[in-house]
Amino acid sequence: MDVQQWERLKQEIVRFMMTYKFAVEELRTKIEILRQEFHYIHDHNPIEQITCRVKSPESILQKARRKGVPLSLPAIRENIRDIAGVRIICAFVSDIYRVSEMLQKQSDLHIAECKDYIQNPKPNGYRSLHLIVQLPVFMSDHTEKVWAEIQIRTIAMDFWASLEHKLNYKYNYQIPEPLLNELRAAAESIAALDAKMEKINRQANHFKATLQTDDALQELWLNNQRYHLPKEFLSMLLNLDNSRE
Ligand code: 0O2
Repeated sequence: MDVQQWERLKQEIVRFMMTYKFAVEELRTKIEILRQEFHYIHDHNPIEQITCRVKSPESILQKARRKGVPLSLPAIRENIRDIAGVRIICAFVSDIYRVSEMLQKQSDLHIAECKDYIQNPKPNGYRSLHLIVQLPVFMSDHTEKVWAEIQIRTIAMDFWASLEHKLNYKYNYQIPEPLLNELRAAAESIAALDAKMEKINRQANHFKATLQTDDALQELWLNNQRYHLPKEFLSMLLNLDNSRE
């Protein structure tokens, strides 16, 4: 290969990696907008944290070899779909599905696949929701359709996945059987904890809604003394209030 060919190849690789960098930046902005809008309008923030990464060239090559993908840029571009990765951390499992729905409604995001490892955890206990998406990245002379992976998980699921990832690194993907069993058991405890936290949050929201209704009724009562609202109307509200849980 002569110097000019080397230069061309180098430029191609730089452009290749840059499209993924732009894709994660676009995704981060999209998700940040969702987060802020949701916070202002609904007084609740379903997104605790957003992290982004572009896979390193070494890691791309390793994955290509592992999956038998030919070592050419077009083959890697089409078959390795998590070079651009965004991770969204939520407090509650219901928030994961809420965020996923919001993303699926975005017209410029093509959702090719939704891997639900929460409903169907991996045999090792791994839980997360993965969206495989394609988004347009606008370059100076053309538009590139770029694949990316969005992982959505709870804080507890993330805690488990990062420990498991570290252990895999430490044991070169040969974690000893007793540790694997411990990890599976820990994943079950984490799922139970997530379910418990979800229940507490639901009860807290219900309690808050009840308090707000009580305030509203008290205000209505005061208004009635002033405006003399029809009795039927007041008793209907009172019945509604008695029938709540
Ligand atoms: P890294 O270093 O995090 O980037 P598939 O062909 O679809 O079965 P693929 O492409 O690996 O296989 O998809 P999958 O299973 O959805 O996994 C994609 C990414 O999810 C992984 O990327 C991890 O980030 C994460 N993940 C999947 N399974 C596990 C798991 O058991 N434990 C942990 N800690 N993370 C997991 P990479 O490239 O494997 O790794």
